[in-house]
Amino acid sequence: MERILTSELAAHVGEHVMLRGWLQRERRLSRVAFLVLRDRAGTAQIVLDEETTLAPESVLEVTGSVVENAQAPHGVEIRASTVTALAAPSEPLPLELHRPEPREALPTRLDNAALALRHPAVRERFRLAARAVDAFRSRLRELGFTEIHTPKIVATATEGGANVFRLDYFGRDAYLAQSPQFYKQTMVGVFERVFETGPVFRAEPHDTGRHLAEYVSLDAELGFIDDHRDVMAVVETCVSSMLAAAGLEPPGLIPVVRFEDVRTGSEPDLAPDDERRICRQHGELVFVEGYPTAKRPFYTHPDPDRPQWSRSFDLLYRGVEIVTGGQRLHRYPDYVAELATREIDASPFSGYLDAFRWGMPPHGGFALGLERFTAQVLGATNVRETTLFPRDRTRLSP
Ligand code: AMO
Repeated sequence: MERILTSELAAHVGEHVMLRGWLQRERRLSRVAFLVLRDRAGTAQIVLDEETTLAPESVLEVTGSVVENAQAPHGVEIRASTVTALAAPSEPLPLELHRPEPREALPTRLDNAALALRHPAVRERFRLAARAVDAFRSRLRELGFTEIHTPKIVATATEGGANVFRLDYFGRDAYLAQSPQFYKQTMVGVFERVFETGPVFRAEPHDTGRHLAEYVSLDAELGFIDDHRDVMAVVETCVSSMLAAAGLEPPGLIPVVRFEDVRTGSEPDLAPDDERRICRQHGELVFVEGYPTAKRPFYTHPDPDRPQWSRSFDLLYRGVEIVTGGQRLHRYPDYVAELATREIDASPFSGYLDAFRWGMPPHGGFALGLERFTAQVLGATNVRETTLFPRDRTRLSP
């Protein structure tokens, strides 16, 4: 007999079928037992004439006939004829998986991730993330972007040296990539339009609900732009597609405010409180443009008319920054001058600067943090809720 999935049961009423999955729960009522079996597609109710001695999370193969029952999930259940255990847990479970939402505290769930992630509501968060990444990719492909994969072991910091992980590379210093920034810009010289989805690494000293030491960065970069507004248009269409994939209404036109107009006093950056306030005042999704040039990395393009302000932007979503982007410098002498002004030694960057030495068009791009995006979609207050196996100051395993 061929295995079918719990989601396919309704099409098999009256037939004898086989299911395989995990025992999520057993309830006993006088002489009947109700099992909830979970497979990759969902759950099904199995009715048995006898009690079992099966432990939750036992892996089962069940055969039986499919009958209609308005009270059962999806209106069908299985009257079991055989229940075979393919595997059984070797110790009692540290968590419960049968409640609509997990009840255990986050640290307990993270410590027991191999089990906690099986919770149906929890695993759906990661399905949502997978759909969002698919949407990001397909939208960009439609727009003529080529997918690339760039090194994660790199010779220099890309976003400033403060939060870079150093490692021993055959006796030399190397770093874990904080972003694919230099390589995605370089690849504009090859493909004009590129994107990458992959892990990036930040030795974040802060223990907050929005910072991870490793996260998934969705990056794009495109050439032949007029200014950062062309990049924002790409962000807008990507985020719309990602929200649609998450089952949310596309936002329409995203409002744009200027950093100068929304900051608190003369602060050079926005604090988390500012980001929440700006979203309260201007909408769920808001672009903030024109951050101070000095506060952005050296590759940032200044506003030619007012160079202290940059052609950069962030996208805030429900009070949290989820995207950073902007126009980049593209002329070699501008890089040399900017690095000198910032008193940064140019020699470690020579491989990157080659791209500009050999001619690069005006270009720009952006990066979106996947875990933050998913957390904001779901209203999770901690980004660890939407990270499979979070890495932070204290957590290196599981
Ligand atoms: P930035 O450093 O602002 O920009 O990062 C871009 C986006 O990545 C997410 N993010 C994080 N998510 C989880 N944990 C962290 N520690 C963390 N740090 C950042 C956020 C943020 O908006 N190279 C530029 C992008 C560009 O200009 O193309 C960059 O990396 O969602």
